Formats: sequence, structure tokens, C-alpha cells
Amino acid sequence: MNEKVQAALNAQINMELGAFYTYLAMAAYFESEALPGFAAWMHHHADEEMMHAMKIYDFVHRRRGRVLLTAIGAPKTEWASALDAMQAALGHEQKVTASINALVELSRAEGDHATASFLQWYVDEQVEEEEIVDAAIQKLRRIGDFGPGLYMLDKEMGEQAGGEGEAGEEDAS
Ligand code: OFO
Repeated sequence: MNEKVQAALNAQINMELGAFYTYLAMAAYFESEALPGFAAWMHHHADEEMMHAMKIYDFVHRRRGRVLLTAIGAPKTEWASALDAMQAALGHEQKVTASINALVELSRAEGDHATASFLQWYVDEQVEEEEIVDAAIQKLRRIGDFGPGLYMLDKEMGEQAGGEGEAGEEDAS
């Protein structure tokens, strides 16, 4: 396959695996903060990032390309609050969105329409990813320091994580 596109897809695999690692670190942080619902939600989100990486991994091989895995940096492990962690997650998603957009542009510039078409799924997925993280941020802002509010939201996040599990599996197929 086109070498520039292949290199960019390999970089995207690394970024998705980096997101997996970051979100797993966030899940561990939430566990340590006794917020099991947030932890389950973030763990589920981490699993989705692994799925995103593997979809590209499979695509490169289907095109007779070469996947070359590279080092993943150590993730941050502490955040000031649930809100701080979710804001960091949103910032991360925005970087992923920018990277996907750049990848689409590169694919088009290189005349690689198959890759551009494949990436459309990621373009749509990023809209959803940013939306769901932002929704949690808005709720956390509203709650502020109100402990019972955080308790209720934690339960809601746990329920969302359970419900999204099935959808995530469908996405992966
Ligand atoms: Fe892979 O979408 Fe989030 O980062």
C-alpha cells in the first residue's frame, strides 16, 4: 500500500493504543477514588480504543501492508478530580479527531480512496466520542462539590458502561 499512508496508519495505531493506556490509567484512578461507575465507564472506553487500534491493524493487513508497532509512553496516573480527568479525556479525544482528519486528508491527497473510505467510520466515531465525554463534563460541572450528586452520577456512569458494552461489541464486528 501507499507508504506515506501506511506510516500514518501505523502512527494512528500507536495513538489509539496510547488512548487505551491513558484511559486504563484513568480507570485505575477512578478505582482509587472509590468511583466504581466512572472506573467501569473508563475501562469500557479503554477497551473501545483497543478495538479502534485493531480495526486499523486488520485493515493494513488486508491491504497487504505492514504493521510496525512502536513504544507507547507511560500515561499520567493522577488527576485533581473526576472533572479534571474527564477534561483531560476530552482534550485527548480532540487530538485524536485532529489526527484522524489529517489522515483522511493525506489519504485523499495520495489518491488512496479505500483508506479514506475506511476512515469515515472513525470520523463519525469521533463525533460520538467527544459528545459522550463532554456530556459527563457538563454534569460534573453542574454537580460541583455536591457529594450526593457525584454518587448518583457515578451510578449512572456505571449503568452506561454496562449498556455500551453491547453496542461496542457490535461496532467491533
Ligand atoms: Fe479512538 O477514539 Fe477515542 O481516542
